This record gives sequence, C-alpha cells and structure tokens, in this order.
Amino acid sequence: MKLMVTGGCGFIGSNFILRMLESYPDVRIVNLDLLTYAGNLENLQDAKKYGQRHIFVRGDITDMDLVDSLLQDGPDAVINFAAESHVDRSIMDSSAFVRTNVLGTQVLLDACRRHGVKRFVQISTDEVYGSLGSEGVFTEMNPLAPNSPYAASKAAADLLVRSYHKTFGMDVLITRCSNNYGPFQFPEKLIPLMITNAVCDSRLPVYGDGLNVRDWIHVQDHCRAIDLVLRKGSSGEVYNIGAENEVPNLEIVRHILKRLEKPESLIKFVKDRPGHDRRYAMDASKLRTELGWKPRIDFQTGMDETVLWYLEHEEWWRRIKSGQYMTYYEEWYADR
Ligand code: NAD
Ligand code: TDX
Repeated sequence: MKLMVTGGCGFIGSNFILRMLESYPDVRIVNLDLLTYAGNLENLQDAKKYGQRHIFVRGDITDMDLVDSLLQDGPDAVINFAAESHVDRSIMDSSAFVRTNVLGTQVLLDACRRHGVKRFVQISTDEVYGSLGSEGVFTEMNPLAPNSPYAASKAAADLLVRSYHKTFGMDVLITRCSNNYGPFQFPEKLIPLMITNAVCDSRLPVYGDGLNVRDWIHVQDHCRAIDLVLRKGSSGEVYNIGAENEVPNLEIVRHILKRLEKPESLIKFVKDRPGHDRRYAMDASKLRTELGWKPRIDFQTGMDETVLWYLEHEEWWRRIKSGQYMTYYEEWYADR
C-alpha cells in the first residue's frame, strides 16, 4: 500500500507513521510536512530503519504544484493530519488556521480528484461539535457548532470533504477524535505543558476554575482507530473516536504534580481562555460496533508512561521550549 501522509512530523502524524511502518511491511509512505514550529523531524528518528519506505518531503499542503507532483504516481490513499492545531494560537491570529486547515484541505482534495487517489481520510476533531453542558455526549449526528477559530477552520474543512463526496463521488472518510496525549506532543498543549513546567518548577497556568472537562485518549489508540477507518471504513462516513475517559483539567494537573512529587502551590489559576468550551465527551459506538475498535491503554497506565517519556526525553522538549516558543509563551501568558 502506498500512502501520502500530511503533517507527519507533528504529534499524531509521527505516531501514525511509525505505527504503519512497523505494522505493515508492504506499506510505503510519503510524508509531506512544512515543518512549522510544531513539526519536528526528530519525532521520526525511528523511521530511519525502514529506509526508503518512508520518504520525507518538506513542503506546504497549500502548494498545488508540489502536491500535484507528489500525487503523480497515485498513492492508494491520502491521510490529512497537517493543520494548525492549537486553540490559543488561533485566538491570537487565525490566518494560518484558515490557510492550512481550509485552503490546504481544498488543495489536497482537488489534487486527489485529478490523480484518482482511491481514498482520502480527513483527521478532524471533537471540537467541531462545540461544547457540552454537564450532560450528554457527541454523536456523529450532532450539528457542527465550533466555538474557536481553530474549531471553525476544522469544521469548514470537514464540510469541504463531505461536499467532495456528495458532488464528485470521491471516496472520503472523516475521523473526529477527542483530546490526545502521549509521546511527542508539543509542550504548548495541556498535559506536556504541565509536565514540563512542573519539572522546571515553573507555574502551572490553569484557565478559569480548572473544571473544564476533556475526554482523553492515548495517541496510539487514536492511531489504531485511524488505521482501521482507512482500511475498513465506509466511504462518505464520519467516525467519532474516543475512549470514554472524561477528566476535569484540575484533576490532570494535580495528578501530574503528585507523580512528580511537586507541590500544588505551583498551580496558578489564570484568566480563562475566551470562548472556552466547557466539556467534550465522545460517543464512539459506531467505530466500536461497525469496525470492532476499542481502546487498549487505560488512562492511569498511559499517563504514567507519558510522564516517564517526558522525563526521559528532556533534551527533546528543552530544545523546543526555547527561542520561538518562548516568544509565543510570553505573549499568550503575559496577562494571565
Ligand atoms: P501538531 O500541531 O502536533 O502537528 C501538525 C503538523 O502539521 C506539524 O508537523 C506541522 O509542521 C504540519 N503542518 C502545519 N501546517 C502545514 C502545511 N501548511 N503544510 C504541511 N504541513 C503542515 O498537530 P497534532 O496534534 O499532531 O494534530 C494532527 C491532526 O489531528 C490535526 O489535524 C488536528 O486537528 C487533529 N486532532 C488533534 C487532536 C489532539 O488532541 N492533538 C485531537 C483530535 C484531532
Ligand atoms: O495553559 C493551559 N491551561 C489550561 O487550563 C492550556 C494550554 C490549556 N488549558 C486547558 C484548556 C482546555 O480546557 O486545558 C484543556 C486542554 O487544552 P489544550 O491542550 O489546549 O487542548 P484543547 O483546547 O482541548 O484542544 C485539543 O484537543 C482537540 C487539541 O489541541 C486540538 O488540536 C484537538 O483538536
């Protein structure tokens, strides 16, 4: 099987590439990634042992000529992970989000059509459904009601993908997953931010009252679900992915501090994120019943391994948490 993966140097894309290379000896992957601040080739060190089965191309998914040239020899499928993915950054400036997440998806869809690519998988998010109160869960039938510029750009991309199925009969699938955690997550996101700040005895900035709820899933369980959807999903369908694991933010932060034997006095309640979604909870029963997926990594074990991974890969995140990252950090957290 020949695949083109976009955004394969990011957190989830790199985990997916490593999983596919390891699981299927006949899989060959072209990885198109712009290496923005969030992309890191070091995430794919372990791909070196697979030689030419993984080919990295630095480039932009909005670059139509480049995408066309890469699709000349017709991969079997394109899996689109490439995105601007951080909600807070989309609040500071949404232009890159619209460019990559919306325009980039359109460029990929058109190129796939021109070159007769058999399958297109769009990696989307639970955030397109908006926010829940204390009750209920998101099913695939929920209306799209995004609240952040990031979520709005992902919802727009989902609608474009859907339209290429309805209008052109393209074989497309959309996966919508809840919050991921695990190795190689960029330390701007809640879990790695709190782990790395705690190691440095820096403050842990908790937004609002800390009682917003996210539904956490280990990145490897997410990647297994994408693999199943790619191979067995029904064309035109949307699949929710989630592990039924709702946790308030403050509980996660306290758990990390306890695990690292750091004091709770490091917690700093800061000004809330504007438009902060209160609660996400995914109903993934379609994926479970139709494709036989279920999560394998329980949260306690997954978190222990993740904290250990960040402790053992201090060089990886210390390099990231310098330079350009600090400029963002100081700007976003200045009045928080
Ligand atoms: P990430 O920010 O870690 O990685 C994004 C990757 O895309 C980076 O390697 C970056 O260099 C690349 N990229 C950005 N713009 C590009 C462009 N114009 N052309 C080519 N490459 C570009 O993101 P992630 O957390 O790995 O998320 C991957 C996908 O999964 C995203 O589409 C995101 O919306 C979705 N998702 C993420 C989560 C989560 O919890 N992280 C949950 C559900 C869905
Ligand atoms: O400093 C912080 N303090 C804090 O309290 C940060 C960075 C976050 N938070 C809160 C906000 C959220 O309630 O923690 C929760 C998780 O925040 P993020 O890690 O930024 O994730 P979230 O906004 O939930 O979005 C994530 O899940 C869905 C990913 O970043 C998206 O790419 C994915 O689509």
